[in-house]
Amino acid sequence: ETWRYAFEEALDEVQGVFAQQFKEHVEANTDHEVQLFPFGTLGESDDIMEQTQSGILQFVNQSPGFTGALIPEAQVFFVPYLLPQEGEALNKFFRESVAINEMFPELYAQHGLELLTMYPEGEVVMTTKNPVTSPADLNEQNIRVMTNPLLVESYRAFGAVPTPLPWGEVYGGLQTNMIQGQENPMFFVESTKMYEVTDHITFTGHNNFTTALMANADFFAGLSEEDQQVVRDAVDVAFDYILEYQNGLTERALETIKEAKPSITVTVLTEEQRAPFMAASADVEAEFLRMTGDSGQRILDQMKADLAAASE
Ligand code: 6CS
Repeated sequence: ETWRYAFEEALDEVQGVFAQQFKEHVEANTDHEVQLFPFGTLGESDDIMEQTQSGILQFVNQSPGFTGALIPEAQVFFVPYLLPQEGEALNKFFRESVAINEMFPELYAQHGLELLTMYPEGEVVMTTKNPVTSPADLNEQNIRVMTNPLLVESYRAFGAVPTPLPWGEVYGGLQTNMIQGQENPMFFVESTKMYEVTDHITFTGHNNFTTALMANADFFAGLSEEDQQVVRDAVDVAFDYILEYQNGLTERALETIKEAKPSITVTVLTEEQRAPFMAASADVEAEFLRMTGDSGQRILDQMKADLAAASE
C-alpha cells in the first residue's frame, strides 16, 4: 500500500526532515511505501487538511496555527508567553504533556483525525519593515498571521493590524507592502528568505512554533495492530530526531541571514521592553476562554500544570 503524507514545508525544512525520518522507519519495517507531499504540491495548509479528512491523504502535518480554525482549543498554543521559547523544559513538556498526549487526541478525533504527536519548531520571531521594540511600533502595521482567530487577537492586543493569510501569500504580500511584517521560527525566516522582504528581526519571546502530525482516523483505525505500532514507533523516532536536529538551528539560521544581509537588525527585547507585550497576553488568555468555554479552561489548566511539571 502507498500512504500519502502531506506537510506545510519543504523537504529540507523541519517538517520535511521529520517526514523523511517517519518514511524511512515505516518503509524499513513494513511493505508500505510513504509518498511525501511537501508544501506547494497539493495546495495550502487548509487544502491538505481537507484532503486528509476526506481520506485522499492518510497523513497530514499541520500546525495549530491553521488547525485552530477547526478545533478552537488548539488555539491555546497562541496564548502569548505561555510556552517557553526553546530548551529542555519545552522538549520535556512536549514529551510528557497530558494535554497533548491525552486530551487533544480526543478533540482531534471529533474531526476525523488521529493526533499522533505535537512537536516544537523553534522560537517565534517577528520580522518587520520597521524596527519593533514596543507595541506602539506595531501601530497601523499590517502583520501577517496564520488563519487562527486567537493569533489575530494576540496581534491586536500587541497593537498591530493582524492580517491572516495562508503561507503562499506572505512573500508577495511583503514585497508589495500589503503587509509590513510576519512571525515565524528563525530557520523558516532563513529558508524562505523572509529577510529579503523585511529589515528587522525581533525576539519578543512570546512563543514557540508548535506543529502536529495527524492521520485520517478511519484509515488509522483500519490498520492492523502491527502497522499501528510501526506508525507510533516511526513517530517516536522522528520526534527524537527532530529535537536533536534543532539543536543550534536558530543560531545557525541567524548567522546565515546576517551573512546574506549584513544590514538586517536583530533585537532581543529586554525584560522591560517585553513587559507591555506580556501584559497584553492576559487579554488574549481571557479571549481564549471566551472562545472555548469549559473545554478550553480544562485544556489551559492542564497545559499550565504540564508546563510546571516540565520545568521542575
Ligand atoms: O507561517 C506559516 O504559515 C508556516 N510556518 C511554518 C514554520 N511552517 C509552515 C507554516 O505554513
